[in-house]
Amino acid sequence: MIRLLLVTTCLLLSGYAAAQSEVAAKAAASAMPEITIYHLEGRRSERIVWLMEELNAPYKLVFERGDLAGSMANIRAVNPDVPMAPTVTIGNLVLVESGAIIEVLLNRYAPDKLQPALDTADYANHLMWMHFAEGSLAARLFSDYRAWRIDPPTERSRFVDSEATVQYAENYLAKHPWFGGAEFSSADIMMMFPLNVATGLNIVDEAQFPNVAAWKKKAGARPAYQRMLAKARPDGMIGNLPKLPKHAPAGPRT
Ligand SMILES: N[C@@H](CCC(=O)N[C@@H](CS)C(=O)NCC(=O)O)C(=O)O
Repeated sequence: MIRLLLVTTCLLLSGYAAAQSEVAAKAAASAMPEITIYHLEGRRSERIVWLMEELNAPYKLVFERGDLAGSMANIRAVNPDVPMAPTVTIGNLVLVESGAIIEVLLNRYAPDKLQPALDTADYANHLMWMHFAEGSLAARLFSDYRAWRIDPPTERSRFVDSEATVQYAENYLAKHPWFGGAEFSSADIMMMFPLNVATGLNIVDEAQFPNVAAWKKKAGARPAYQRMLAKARPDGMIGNLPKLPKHAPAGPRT
């Protein structure tokens, strides 16, 4: 009887402790310090603005409207070593790398938002696209773009090139509504910029990627994306890089 009483009390106490630690975790998660986003219009810093709008969380947005050089001077003042957009301050912390900034913000301050739970099937794909956006897609897009501008290719590369990376996204979207899997996630936020670059600079032919085009339309219609555009790109794209005259030749790789 006494043992039963002890076990019951322990269970009650452990249930109480779990509930308390959940309360503590939620309290810690909500204590977001002041966030300042140093921004260049139409560039990768839009990702962080979009994220904050999705979270409905407060932030300060710093840029000089219509003046990329002026916006860059602001960035250089806080981050002289690698003046890049986004540069974000989270309290006293100064961070670059949009993917890392997003992971810090979500994991520390909004752990149950915009990413699938660790034990779900979607989590691994979500994380892969989070990193694929910069690690493979943007990297290949900009290297192909620069190579083309110097010396236009006459045939496709035999390596995984821009077109192959966009095709990979296209194939995934044939089976999943979002890069996060079943739900919209921060992987979708990461993928928008390079997929816009891919077609906007004519590095690949948009007509070949209908799933990507439909996804862009759907993601771009989200209210948080529209609020981001109104605040962070009030005059549309400025200072565009020149488009390629035509995309890389189609056909088999040699
Ligand atoms: N991998 C970084 C790339 C950051 C980056 O290169 N940003 C561009 C703007 S989209 C930039 O700051 N360019 C200026 C420069 O490289 O001098 C990220 O995802 O944050």
